[in-house]
Amino acid sequence: MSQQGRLIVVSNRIPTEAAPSGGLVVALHEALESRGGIWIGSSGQVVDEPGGLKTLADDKYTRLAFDLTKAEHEGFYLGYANSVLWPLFHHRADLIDVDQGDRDQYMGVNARVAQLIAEVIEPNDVLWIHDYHFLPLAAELRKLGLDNRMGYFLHIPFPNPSDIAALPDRKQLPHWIAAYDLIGLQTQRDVSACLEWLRGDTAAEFTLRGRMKLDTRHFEVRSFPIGIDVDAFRDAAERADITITDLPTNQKLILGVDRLDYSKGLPNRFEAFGKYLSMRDKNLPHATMIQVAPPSREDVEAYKDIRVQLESMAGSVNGEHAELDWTPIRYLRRPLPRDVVAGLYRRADVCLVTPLADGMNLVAKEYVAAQDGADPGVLILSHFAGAAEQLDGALMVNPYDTVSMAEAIDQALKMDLHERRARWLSMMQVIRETDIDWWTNSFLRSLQNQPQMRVA
Ligand code: ADQ
Repeated sequence: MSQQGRLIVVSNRIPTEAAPSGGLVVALHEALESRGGIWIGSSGQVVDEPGGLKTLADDKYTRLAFDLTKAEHEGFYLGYANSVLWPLFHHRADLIDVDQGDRDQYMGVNARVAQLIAEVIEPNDVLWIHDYHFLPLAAELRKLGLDNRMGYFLHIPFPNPSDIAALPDRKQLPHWIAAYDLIGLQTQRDVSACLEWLRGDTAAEFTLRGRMKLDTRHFEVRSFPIGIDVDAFRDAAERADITITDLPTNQKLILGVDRLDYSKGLPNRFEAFGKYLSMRDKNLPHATMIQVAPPSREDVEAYKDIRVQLESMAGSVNGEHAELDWTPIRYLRRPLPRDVVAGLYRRADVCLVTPLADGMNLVAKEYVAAQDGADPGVLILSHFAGAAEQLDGALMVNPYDTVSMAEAIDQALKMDLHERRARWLSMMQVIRETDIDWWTNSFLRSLQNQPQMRVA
């Protein structure tokens, strides 16, 4: 065992491929390869009886997976995580579906995963736990007497105090948080929301150097905006060189790439594009919008409506504006391979990233990385994406105001090369400075520097 201790990463899903793809997964994979350690997560398999940890791979580091039972999958994953925490943390208390049985499964899975971790952890190991599926995990581990350093990164927005008021676990939440040594959030806005709530609605107190204290525990809340592997994305985009045979090169392409999720603001985006089509200068070449949005979490009730709603909106915009040889919205429900997405980004003149709430939104950063610097496209970005705090070269929009979003589309399509380049260069500088390696290293360095508190 090294002096520094091994890294133990816990995330909801664990990659099953030998060489995983996707920015975050690759970054964690690399951090684990260089330090050695363990990655623990669910296998994605649903089984009859809960079992122990299964070794998926054991090379430079070990991947250990647990299966979920059907009741756990429904209560922990579909239920409490995705029907309570996800909507609430995206400011959609109207969509929450609270069920005591689901909550019991959520707590049960966290307690069970804590037991599984306790079987493999060693005294100097450092834990890095990811996302809303595992909010109470450190508290469960502390109950087992573990005093290892534990860091947590929340990939989604931190809720406002009024959202938290609707959370069944609002009384426990401060203690779940205080069980970690370091809480990483995406943005300064999230950190402010978290500190405002801790100060106003809980018994937590500020101590020296911006740290907080609750119960007997000291902890720190800081922002670590997640980044991407800029060069890998740029190279993939250069290589992909997409030609869409029925989209002439003089025709403008507007692109949207999202998981189909109510937080991503897709209906507002379609409405804004429809308004743009009504106001556009008919002498200019057509602009076609490609929206790639494969369904996700289809077993969750709130996700069923959005798919039907979007299909009907695309049909109605197309019905009103299509011509014999031109369909304004192409809506693809199939997921596309990453290199095809990269090529599409590069071909697109405009990318619409217009969520109503989003932790960061990596599509915004990937689009910037994929551009040809000699003739870059324009990013239209919602104020409500975490990425808005960093990417001030984007055209910022309020996704609720579809008229001004339509005007932003028009402005983007008409923007001259000089302005496009200036905006792109400033965004490129930021995404390079805070890329995925910066994110992993700065979080882990900060976690390592937290004083280790011995359990009394
Ligand atoms: P997500 O909500 O999944 O992630 P996002 O960051 O936009 O959102 O996307 C993650 C990845 O999925 C990106 O690499 C993107 O290219 C890919 N992707 C999305 N839609 C796709 C599509 N239609 N086809 C192919 N690939 C697609 C959560 C939070 C975000 C936060 C990330 C990382 O909700 O706010 O940025 O975690 O912390």
